[in-house]
Amino acid sequence: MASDDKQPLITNIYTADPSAHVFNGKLYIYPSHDRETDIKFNDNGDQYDMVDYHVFSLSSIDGPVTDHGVALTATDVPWVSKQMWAPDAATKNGKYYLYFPARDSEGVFRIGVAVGDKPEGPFTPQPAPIKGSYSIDPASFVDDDGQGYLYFGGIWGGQLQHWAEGKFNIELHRETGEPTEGPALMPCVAKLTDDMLEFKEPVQAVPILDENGEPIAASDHDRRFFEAAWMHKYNGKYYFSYSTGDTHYLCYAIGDSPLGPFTYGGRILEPVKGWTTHHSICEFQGKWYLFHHDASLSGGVDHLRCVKARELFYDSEGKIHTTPQ
Ligand code: FUB
Repeated sequence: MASDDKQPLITNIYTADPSAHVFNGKLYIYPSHDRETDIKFNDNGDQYDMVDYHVFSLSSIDGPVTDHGVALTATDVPWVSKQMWAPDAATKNGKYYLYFPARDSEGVFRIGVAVGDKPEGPFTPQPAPIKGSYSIDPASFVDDDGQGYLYFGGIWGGQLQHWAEGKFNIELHRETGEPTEGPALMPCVAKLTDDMLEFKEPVQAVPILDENGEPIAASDHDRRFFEAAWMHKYNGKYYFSYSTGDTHYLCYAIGDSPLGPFTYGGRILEPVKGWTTHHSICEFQGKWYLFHHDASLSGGVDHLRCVKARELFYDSEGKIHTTPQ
């Protein structure tokens, strides 16, 4: 397991939450675009006050990195009031889809989708958020059979703890930000419609189980889901990975179906400089990479982050390592 000893991949602007995909043989990175603000730091994450997205591409992992400029901006999206947080992208039917969370006019996080003809955009947003969507950190996954999935959720500032049976209730876990006993809150997943624009079925919880087949406990802050959902497939298995938030680990769990259940598999990354940790995992030119961020470029300012990459390795049991096996 490694921490933050690599150089930033992107240095021309502050970036975070990198979602990496290979489209047409090139590596595309869809990060958050961090910016300086006067907003006071709090546990709600108000200081993460982003207003647009840039898309980056690389023909080789060693660069150079091309910044394709602004692909979507908050003022283009009628329902967004503020905080364009961690995005992701997918392709299907010759189109490209940018999924993004933001607060609506009531201050509630929702997930939107914007459509483009090229991986780098520009993207045209749908006029309303995806019906039935909530919370943050959408991660899209298109399985080999063409079915699209959207994973999402984040506790504390990500508001997942305020949702029950499809309804937002600010009083739910208001004091603690999450349950303090029993099973942890699980991330969410929904199958996408064929046009990738809506949920095809009701949102489901993504079960993350411990070695005894029990849901990870709410008190197990080293292993419970906090935010930063990601899905990748390796050797026929489905890997759900995520951040543990206040304990600052990137972890993963393995399952036989995109809907889970997933059994906890271990840590991918130790805490990095800065409070948040968020990532994606992607195969590019025959090697597997972890894309993640830390706050090293700003000297440790939590909300001014930079994207990094490092190679990942699997052992014979399918466990993930940051050193060759
Ligand atoms: O970038 C804003 C938020 O910080 C993301 O949505 C979280 O995953 C955390 O990285």
